[in-house]
Amino acid sequence: SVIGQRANLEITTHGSDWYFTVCAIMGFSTLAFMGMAMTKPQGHRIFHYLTAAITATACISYFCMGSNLGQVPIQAEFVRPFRRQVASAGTREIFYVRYIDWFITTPLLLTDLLLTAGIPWPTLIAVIFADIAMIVTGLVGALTQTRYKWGFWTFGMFGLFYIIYELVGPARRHASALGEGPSKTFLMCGVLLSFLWFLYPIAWGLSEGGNVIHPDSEAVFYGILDVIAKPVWGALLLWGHRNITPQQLGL
Ligand code: RET
Repeated sequence: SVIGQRANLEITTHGSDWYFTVCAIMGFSTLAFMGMAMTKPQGHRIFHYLTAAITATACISYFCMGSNLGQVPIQAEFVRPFRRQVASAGTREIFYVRYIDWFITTPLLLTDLLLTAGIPWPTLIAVIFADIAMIVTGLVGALTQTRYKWGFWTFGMFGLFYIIYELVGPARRHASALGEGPSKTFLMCGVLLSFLWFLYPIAWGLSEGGNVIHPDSEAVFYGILDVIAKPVWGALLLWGHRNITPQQLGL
């Protein structure tokens, strides 16, 4: 059944406060990673710089979302799954800036992980291609007003499956050939990444996709994911690198 006009959905001040909180977490993490880089000799800083670039990008993106910028209202259906009701009037605010952030940061995250595994560069390029395709299809799907959006989501899922395939197969084998330091660090960060990245298409399905949860809840869902996937994951990776030398990785 169809119910009447619903208000246009956008974040409240609580959502905005939460976005600024994540912005601050990303900013402090960037300073911490840069500080840690300074304690290392030149030539031993590549993973610190990559990780700091990731949190710096997120800091700006969260500043943007906290300010309610980098978004556009999109005509949406309001789905209430448990009551099987759909109302077709009203808009939902879509934060396209999220995808600009991911376009920059997800290739850097994969570079962080795959350099740790000593993967050959043609494989790195292939994985980054799949990743970029995944993010761009997610963006186009989010901006699409019809059910075609799920077609784009499906293309994105192929990209994600290819990335995970490369991690559990070729990359894992390369890492174990490099010895204990790289293989342990790759395993720890690879498992965490694979688990976390599968939660993003779920968040998308509930937010930009199905419009099931409020934009404030979307802020909490993606925000928690981003804090674990960027600063927490980055700190784990750098911690793992305490007993890996660049020479060991051919860097
Ligand atoms: C989308 C929708 C289309 C299908 C898939 C998606 C996956 C997104 C992922 C994003 C990861 C972001 C990270 C950000 C920063 O830390 C685009 C949501 C598969 C995996 C890790």
